[in-house]
Amino acid sequence: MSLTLGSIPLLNDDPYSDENLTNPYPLFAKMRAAGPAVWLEKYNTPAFTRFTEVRDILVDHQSFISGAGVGPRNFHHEPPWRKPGILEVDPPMHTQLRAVMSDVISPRNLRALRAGFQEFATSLVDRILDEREFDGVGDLSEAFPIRVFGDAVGIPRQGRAENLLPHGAMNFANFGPEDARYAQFTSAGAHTTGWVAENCARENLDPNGLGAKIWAHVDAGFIESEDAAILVRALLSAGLDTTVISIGNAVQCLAANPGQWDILRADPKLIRFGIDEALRYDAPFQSFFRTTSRAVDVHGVHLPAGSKLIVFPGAANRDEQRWGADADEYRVERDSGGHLTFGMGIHQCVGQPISRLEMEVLFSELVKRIKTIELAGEPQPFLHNTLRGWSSLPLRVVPA
Ligand code: OVM
Repeated sequence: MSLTLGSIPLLNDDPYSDENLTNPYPLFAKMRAAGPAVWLEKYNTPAFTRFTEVRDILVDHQSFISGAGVGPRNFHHEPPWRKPGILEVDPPMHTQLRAVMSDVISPRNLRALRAGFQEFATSLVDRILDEREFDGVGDLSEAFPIRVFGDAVGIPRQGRAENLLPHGAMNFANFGPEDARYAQFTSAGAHTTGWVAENCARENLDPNGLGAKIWAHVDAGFIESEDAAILVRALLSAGLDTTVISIGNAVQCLAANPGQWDILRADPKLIRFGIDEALRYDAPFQSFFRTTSRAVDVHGVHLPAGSKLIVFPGAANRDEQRWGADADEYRVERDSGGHLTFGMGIHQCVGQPISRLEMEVLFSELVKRIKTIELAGEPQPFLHNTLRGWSSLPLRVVPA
């Protein structure tokens, strides 16, 4: 018999240790098997890893609120670490901010971005094919969004890489425990706050970019200036690192599974599904918190009002009960629709069409022009409490 707290099995494993961040999936399997929730002793917090439970929590935004923060810090009792943005508010405020973002990230505005994305993808693949051996992170997964997403938002080219990457890593560290790793990303990102804030200001944004389109809603009387700056900040802090990591993860999946690359080459219509499957297989954003607004029962787990809980979409995405016995395999032909990488419910990633467009354009160009892509060395994991990706991916390609 294992120890239980009420109905919740106690676990002394640490999902945020170096070892478990390097390969979280064995621990995730243990957590899913232990019950609908486990109590993480080290963090004194319940954690949810099964697909059904994670999805049910995310869609019930009234019981599981975001307004007390989506990290361990409870904004109802402790000061928020920044002025709360769209991620950290509940309806009705959330509804209004969300409407602005949905309007800005419209199909029409996205269509206008495709040509620029394609032009840079072509030149990047030219460069890769010249070099034949390169770093899939620095030369590809970082280079592409830094250029095309930065241009889409309308911020200056100068300073992007040095500021936006450490800024995102600092931001996402706040959605996990406040440990030594958190402190490291917080201090490594401290210098970026001024640059980011400056480039959220209306006068510094390209008038044709998505940032300026957010600001246009102030003129319409829909939001305050303060809100506009915070929404541009959300684009810059949530939209870059996540896509950078997603591209790296997808490249790693394909380089490690040459048969899957061949399937995409034979049938490029599957590229969108191969991307979605990579998003399921290794979620770039693995875990975050919610807070109960009332006493609530989740599949027999009783949580009092005001409880923090951790959800692990990265574990739900590997749940065999949902994905079948081959959940730990990367298969481009799988129907991976419904994975929880972008969340679910009212907070589901509003920027995902931008990220998907970036990836579709880039991977279409890669698949068209590259016959084989393989690992030319040992990939180095990027260890971060909530983000899962690679810090280096030595690759070798052969042109088609
Ligand atoms: C932020 C933010 C906003 C939306 C999503 C997100 C997925 C972060 O403002 O930091 O992470």
